[in-house]
Amino acid sequence: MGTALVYHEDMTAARLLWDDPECEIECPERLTIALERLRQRGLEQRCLRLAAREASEEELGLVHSPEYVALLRGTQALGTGELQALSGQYDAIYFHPSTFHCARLAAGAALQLVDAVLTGAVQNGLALVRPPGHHSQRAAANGFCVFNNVAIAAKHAKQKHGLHRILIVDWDIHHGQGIQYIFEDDPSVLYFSWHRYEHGRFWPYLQESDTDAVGQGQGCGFTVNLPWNQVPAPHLRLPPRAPHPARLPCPTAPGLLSVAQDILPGLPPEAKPRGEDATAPLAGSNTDTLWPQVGMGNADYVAAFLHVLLPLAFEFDPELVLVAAGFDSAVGDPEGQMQATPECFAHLTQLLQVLACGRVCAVLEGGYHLESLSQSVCMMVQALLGDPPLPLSGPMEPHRSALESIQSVRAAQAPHWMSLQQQDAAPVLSPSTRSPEGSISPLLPGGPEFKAPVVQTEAQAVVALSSLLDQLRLYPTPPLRTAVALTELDAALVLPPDVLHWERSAPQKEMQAWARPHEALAQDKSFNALGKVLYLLDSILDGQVSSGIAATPAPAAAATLDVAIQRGLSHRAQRLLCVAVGQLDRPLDLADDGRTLWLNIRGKEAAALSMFHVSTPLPGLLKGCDPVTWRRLGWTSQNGHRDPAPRAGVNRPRTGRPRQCPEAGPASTRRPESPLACADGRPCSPRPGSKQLSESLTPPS
Ligand code: Q9C
Ligand code: ZN
Repeated sequence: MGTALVYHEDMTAARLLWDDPECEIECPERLTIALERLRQRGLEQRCLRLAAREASEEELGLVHSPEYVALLRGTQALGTGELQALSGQYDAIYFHPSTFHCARLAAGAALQLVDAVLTGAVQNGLALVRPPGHHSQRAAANGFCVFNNVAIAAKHAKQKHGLHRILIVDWDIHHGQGIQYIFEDDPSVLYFSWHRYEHGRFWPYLQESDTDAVGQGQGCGFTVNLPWNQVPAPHLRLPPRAPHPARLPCPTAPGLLSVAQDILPGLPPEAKPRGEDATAPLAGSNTDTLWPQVGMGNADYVAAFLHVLLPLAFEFDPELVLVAAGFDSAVGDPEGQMQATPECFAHLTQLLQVLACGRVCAVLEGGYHLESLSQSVCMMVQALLGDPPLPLSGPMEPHRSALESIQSVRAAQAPHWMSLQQQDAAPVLSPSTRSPEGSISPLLPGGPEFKAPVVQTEAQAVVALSSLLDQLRLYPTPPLRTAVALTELDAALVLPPDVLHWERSAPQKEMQAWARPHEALAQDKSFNALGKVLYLLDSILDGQVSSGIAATPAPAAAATLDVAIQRGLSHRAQRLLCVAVGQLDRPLDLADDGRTLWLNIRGKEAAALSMFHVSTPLPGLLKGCDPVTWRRLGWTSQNGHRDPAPRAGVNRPRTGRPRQCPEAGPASTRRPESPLACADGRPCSPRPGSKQLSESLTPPS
């Protein structure tokens, strides 16, 4: 069982006939260069070549209105002026006399591919098409897209092949809103899209591209949007660069990625590796310092698959996977401005092959950097053919902003998916997370299961997944948002149901070492409270808990705080902000080394004992303060507004080696802080029932 490659030369006929900087990137060379690279690498020859056919008008009607199809049919006879005028009625669209023919071939290619896979002629395949499809809607062209190739293929798979569950993975860097609209109330099609979003400031500027668009009615939970929100700093924004075939390097070496020098846009020539060096680095390796990592990269994409797409996909258990395969999400693309390297698409493809018995049909969408596009297409075809992917290069730590997006979509989808409701589970995925027979969510439409040999064995899939997990620095979401450590007297307090009483104590010996210098901690009650405080602190530093509240007897407060600060600094915290509200004295031996910022809010007087030890009055008591102290605190005495912030770095101390507590284990044996724990106070993840929580989390005694 092989891999199909569906193509037709006629699809290079449509091209822009007038000046339009937005549309000129969607050019015929996208197809010719990609195909040329596939030939050069001997990949085309390994595929079953299928000549694309035109989709019939009936097939187009699976998605589009008869009026819209008729309108498109009419464009064949229009002159350039009329074509331009009609194009202007749509967003980011150009028509050409051959557009109708090309667009019917593009949709037909997707249909042929689905037929080839579902009849068992091939295992999987790629349709190299243009115009692309995923922005196109029932009665509207949009974003270079005329007919919605992937949506038509999905409808066809349902109608002609009787499929009940189809997964569409849209890794193009733009939101395929067309696909979303077509299937938003359809639970038989699970649509996943990631897209550059920038909080709604990136094309197509739609609210419904955000994580809270989850589908409607029966289709609730079957639309999954993962927006990328990190915004490039203005001075780092790249001017779109028109691709030009004449400027492309011609890699002679069979090895990968001599493209890096040309894929990385905007670098000064001397910064780009030049010449015949076939091992030239990619973005994310030694170019980091020259080109900051602003766009999403390999780690973000893999994290999105492992933490969002795959859990849902295993639970959905599709019979067919359609990929809206846009490669404007790859490094070098002028639209996406992302960092993911071409081999990442081999890994993503391989991950998808564990689904639907390996039935993966990919249909080209965007991708406007000719060389990056071609390399990525080659990587995907190699993975479809079963070749092992090249290792991923570059940093494997996801961007913070990516983790926030992942958390957000997981929270939005959690009500609809069992696999997102297991709070205590580490984010480890394996095929065993597939819903056992009979326990499939009632939301899922049933249907005949395909029983065919799996391309990848489960063992291979587990190896592929765990090697990726090893590379990713990902840790479980804190299963517990807030824990409370109370002394006995406070136990009558009524707490919200999802706050857990944290009863355990730090090890006795360790506590004695910490408490020894403090008379106030000699008392049993204070000593016991300290134990709970320290255990809670460790739980937070370990990433088990996001935040906590502890009670301690008043006379021991300063000493307890002092120990907590020292312990925090000796473990993992590089810098610590301590906000003390009320008449609390500064711990006596609080170091002034810049690692702790002590801010005491109390009384009437502002005082800055040092840059890092500051006392400020409550806002209601502002009057009558010494203006010199005010200035030192960064306040203006007249209006209470803050002075301009000090220049970045001014208050950032050099960080010394953390002080080590004699009893504490070596730092290396402790878990690093969880990047999935958010520090901004928003819920990290949805909450399960508190019963389940306390059962799974009550520490062993
Ligand atoms: N710089 C596809 O990739 N222009 N369509 C956006 C923002 C329209 C993209 C301008 C981009 C359409 C299939
Ligand atoms: Zn795109």
